[in-house]
Amino acid sequence: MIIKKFQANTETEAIILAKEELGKDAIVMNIKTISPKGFYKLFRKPLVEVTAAIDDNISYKNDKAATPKKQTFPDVIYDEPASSSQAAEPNHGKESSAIEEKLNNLQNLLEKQIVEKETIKEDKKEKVKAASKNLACIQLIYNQLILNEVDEKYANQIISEIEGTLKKDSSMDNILSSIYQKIVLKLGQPNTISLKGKTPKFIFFIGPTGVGKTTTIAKIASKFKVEEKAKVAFLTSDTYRIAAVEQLRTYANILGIPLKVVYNIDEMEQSRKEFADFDVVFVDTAGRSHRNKYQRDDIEGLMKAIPENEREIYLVLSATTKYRDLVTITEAYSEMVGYNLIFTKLDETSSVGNLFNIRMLTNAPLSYATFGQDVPDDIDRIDPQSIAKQLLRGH
Ligand SMILES: Nc1nc2c(ncn2[C@@H]2O[C@H](COP(=O)(O)OP(=O)(O)OP(=O)(O)O)[C@@H](O)[C@H]2O)c(=O)[nH]1
Ligand SMILES: [Mg+2]
Repeated sequence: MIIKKFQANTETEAIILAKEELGKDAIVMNIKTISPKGFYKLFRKPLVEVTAAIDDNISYKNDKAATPKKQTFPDVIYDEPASSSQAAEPNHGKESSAIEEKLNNLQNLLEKQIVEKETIKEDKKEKVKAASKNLACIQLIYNQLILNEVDEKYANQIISEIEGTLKKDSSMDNILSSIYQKIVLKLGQPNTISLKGKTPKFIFFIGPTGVGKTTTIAKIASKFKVEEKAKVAFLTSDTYRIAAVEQLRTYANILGIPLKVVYNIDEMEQSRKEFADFDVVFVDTAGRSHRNKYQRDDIEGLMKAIPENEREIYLVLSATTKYRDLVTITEAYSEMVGYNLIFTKLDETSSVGNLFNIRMLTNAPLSYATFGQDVPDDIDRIDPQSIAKQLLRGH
């Protein structure tokens, strides 16, 4: 703040002087009349002294301000500090309050901007906090999926699909239920044998050696025979091992089900006629190395003897097989279209990740799961909800 005094014959002249020097924004702080003292009293009229001030932050409008104009009066005192306690005249007070108002407005504006900035910052912070909380929950669930042997590729796929649908500050429960629902959807509706429509249905069981094809046939056949009172027959093309035929014959005898051994396509066509008035015919096949294409072709040839709309194919896989091997197995069967997936030996593994992975890889519908050697009890239709819960559950 620069404060200066200006003397002139009249108040107006003094103010003009002040404004000339300090600029039009100069504020008049005080006005007083100065009577000449002593000898001068006789010759001079009283003077008017105006004390004016300017905020030094406001640049001088008038160039003259830099070099103060010399007053014509010898007794003018420059740069004398004025007393701020002296009251300003009402007229000039108006100017000062206008500036004050401007300053207040500016201050309000700044404060508002600061508050807005802070709010944005807080908002951002909250969002980041919420997002990182979401991320922590997602990370936990992701780890759980990996522990349950879900392939990283599919775990990432699930996470990226639900991430976009989450609210910024979802609860752990919300995230968990989104992932759960996503898994259930991906597992899809299981496809199981139904006797609706055209009968008989020829149900082929194919798959690697020792996974439980014959045992699974016995379990399913028993349910149809006992619970649905269906007319059931057995066919086996597993002519490589006497023990294999005998194994199925034992079940056939217990359940009172006819059994026929088929060696070639002709015999297969023959059997189709023979069992024409049956509801369902289960066809057991020899466990074949998925590496042997000729063995697979044999089975495919037999299957083709039955029209597509009369047959169903079930690829039997053991849940205990390493994922990498399951991938090779399913690749080997990829030419065989329209198969369903059965998973056996779920009692021998604590994780159902493979079941999910293979479903994702092949896009083939899931059907049955077996969980023990007991015929007929240890089998059930795959329940996607139960699998999803197992995939998300810790051990
Ligand atoms: N723990 C357990 N064992 C099972 C299950 N299903 C079948 N098994 C056993 O697995 C072994 C092989 O079963 P099979 O039914 O002969 O298997 P397969 O696929 O017909 O075998 P091949 O005809 O030789 O290819 C038997 O000891 C069965 O009792 C299951 O769900 N859990
Ligand atoms: Mg068998």
